[in-house]
Amino acid sequence: MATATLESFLERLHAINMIGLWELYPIYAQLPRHGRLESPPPMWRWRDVHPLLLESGDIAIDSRRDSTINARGGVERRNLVMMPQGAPVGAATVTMSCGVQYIKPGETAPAHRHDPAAIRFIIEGSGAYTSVEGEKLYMEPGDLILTPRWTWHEHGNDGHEPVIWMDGLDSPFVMNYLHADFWEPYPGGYLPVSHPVGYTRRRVGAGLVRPVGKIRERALPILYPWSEVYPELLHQKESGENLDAFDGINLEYVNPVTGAGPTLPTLSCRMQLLPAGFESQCHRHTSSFIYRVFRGRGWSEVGGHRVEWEAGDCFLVPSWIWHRHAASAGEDAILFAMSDQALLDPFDLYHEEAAPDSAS
Ligand code: 1HN
Repeated sequence: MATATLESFLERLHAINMIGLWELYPIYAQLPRHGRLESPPPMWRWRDVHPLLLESGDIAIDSRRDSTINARGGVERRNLVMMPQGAPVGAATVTMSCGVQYIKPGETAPAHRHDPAAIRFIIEGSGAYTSVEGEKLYMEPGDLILTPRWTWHEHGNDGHEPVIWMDGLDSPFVMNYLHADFWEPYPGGYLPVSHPVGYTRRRVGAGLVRPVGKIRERALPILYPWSEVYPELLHQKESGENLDAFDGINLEYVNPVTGAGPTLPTLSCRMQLLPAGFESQCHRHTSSFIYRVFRGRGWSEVGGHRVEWEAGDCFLVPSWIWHRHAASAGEDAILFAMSDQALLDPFDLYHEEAAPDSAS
């Protein structure tokens, strides 16, 4: 086609909101081939976050959800959200959000439900609960609680001390990409108790055995107690057979309904133990990760930057960024990790690669 004719052709094509694929290729070539990596990588240190979270205790929890602090000076949930500079609304990584929540004795954050699914990883205090579909799941530090999509959930504190946990959601995926977010408050605000404590645990059994024919639904209010996860971590560490060169002892929170991972259809959760002095090899993968240090101290290299961390700190590993982890010499490090690998696996979009010089 002569140049003048081609120009006129493209003009008419663009006028009807189309473009030649060949025109897209150079634009595609400019797109990043990995997740956003800021320099230095974003990091939320507990010594910065914790005081602000405690200070937020002066903001009341109130039953009405408004876009900001409402007329009575209250908020629906006392939740502080991690949002790196320049990130999409409410997003810690492309697909996941992460925040910390604080509830004092006697308080209740009213019930609601939404399409984004959530996990809660308990950080500090006990006596609080999340009620999922009317079943109270009582929190202890290190526990993991699931709130599957579209399940009613409220948080309350029946105990005598403030309780803090980390919230992780697939909200950027559901809201920012799929635009598929329905949200509704529970009529009247508070959930009636409809099941006794431990109800779901007794239905799903202890992992290897379970009552026959008791589970039909996929979205269950599951609590993974630290008191069961920790002995398994130690057991794995002692045997040493499953020490992964990239991630140390790496346990997945298995969905007890499917009997295999992932934890939720859109979120995968893990608990990693890096033995004292362990230095992992370097790799990258197309899943992105949010790490929360549960115990110990150490460092990670993320995209060539060294990130020093200690208990309570949070850091990110975006997709396809080289990274490795190490625990300090004195003690084991334990990292809680959540990722979007659950979203990649069903479509065969998970790629993983070891660094050619694996220790760099
Ligand atoms: C939410 O509903 C909770 O129920 C916490 O505690 C964090 C972040 C984004 C959207 C909804 C909660 C949230 C959230």
